[in-house]
Order: sequence, then C-alpha cells, then structure tokens
Amino acid sequence: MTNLTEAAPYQLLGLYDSPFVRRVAVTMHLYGLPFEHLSLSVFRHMDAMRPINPLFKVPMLTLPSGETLYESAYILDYLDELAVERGVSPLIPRCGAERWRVQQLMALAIVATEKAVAMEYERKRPDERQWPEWTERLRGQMRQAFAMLEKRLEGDYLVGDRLTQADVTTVAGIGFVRYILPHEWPSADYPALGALAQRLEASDAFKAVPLDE
Ligand SMILES: N[C@@H](CCC(=O)N[C@@H](CS)C(=O)NCC(=O)O)C(=O)O
Repeated sequence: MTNLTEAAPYQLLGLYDSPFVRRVAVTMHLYGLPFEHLSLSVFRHMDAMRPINPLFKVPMLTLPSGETLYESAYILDYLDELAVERGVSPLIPRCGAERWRVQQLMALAIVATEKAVAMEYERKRPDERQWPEWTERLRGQMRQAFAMLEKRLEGDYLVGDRLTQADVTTVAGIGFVRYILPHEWPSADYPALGALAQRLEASDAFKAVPLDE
C-alpha cells in the first residue's frame, strides 16, 4: 500500500480481488493514468477505511481536487472523458452502434459478475443461514450471462477488432470467479472466454493489477 503523492494525484481505493475495482485499475493502466492504490478491504479493514470511505463501498476514486467518485460504471465514464481529452481512444466508443453494442456486452458481463459476487456473499453467511435454492438461482444467472458472452465472442474481441470495455469487464469478472470461486467456473463450457481471459491476463495492464495483491 502506498500514499497519495503529487506525482500520482489519483487514488483508487479497494482490493483487486473486487472485479469492479480491477476493471477501473486496468482501465487506468491502459489510459496511462498513474494512481496510488489503497488496498483496503471493505470487510477486513473497516477501521482504516472508515475515515476515508464511511460508505464501505469500493471502488472509490479520489480525484486531484479531493472529490470522490463511486460506482465503477460512472468512474469509467469519467476516465473515458479524460482519455478523449488526451487523444486516447476510449474503451467505450463515444457514439454510434459500437457504443451500445459494447455497453450491452458490458451489461451481460456485469450480470455475470454481480451474480458471482452475490454467490460469494451467500457463502460467507453462517451455514445454517445459507439458502441453497438462492445460490442455485445465482449460479444459473451467472452461467447464462457467461454463455451469452461466449456465443458473442467470435473473433479476438467481443466487439469489432479492438479491445473495448466489454473485454476488460468480462475478463475482470472471469478473474474474480476463477480466483474466489474456482469450482464455479466450468472452463469446458466457455473455451472462447477462457482464451480471451488468458490473453488479457497476460497483458501488462492486467498483470499490473494482480488479483492476489
Ligand atoms: N455497482 C458497484 C458494485 C461495487 C461493489 O459491489 N463492490 C463490493 C466489493 S466487490 C463492495 O463494495 N462491497 C461492500 C458492500 O457492498 O457493502 C460498482 O460497480 O462499483
């Protein structure tokens, strides 16, 4: 963990085992935006987090002005605008059919990811309070969303022939499942997604934000 310095004016709060934090961190690396990372857990480091983020929700991005941004989708929107200002092509196209196609695949990736995170929260409950039927429903929704993404992945990327936020968000979600719930990832069902994940996880931007930091 490092401290905020003038050389790195953005500060990102949250562990990289959060797929929402990780997609923001990967995006900042891809855009060449330096940031300090505060690796505090919303569960295990509540005392340290309280003065910084009493909402206990991550990711939280602190801007050079001291303002804080919540909700990874809005943070990505902010970062995309910065990218455009710097002449970098944003991971979500600014307009047209490509924009809504990327957004809709991000929506599927977020359904898969949210259902996986919900399964993990269910697993954290005391044994006698767990609801197997609910977990089964979440598992079905997660698998359905990944299956829909698998079907859409025909080439190297989900949309067109370049990396978009649909790929980054999907791979962040897959990374979470494989790291936290490995028994919930039937790799034989998702060969194309597996290949995409393998390729992106080997890239500098993903390697810079390891799940087990
Ligand atoms: N929709 C939110 C989801 C963020 C989220 O659920 N983060 C989790 C960590 S993976 C969290 O803060 N959990 C603590 C809580 O919700 O109390 C986003 O995309 O930023």
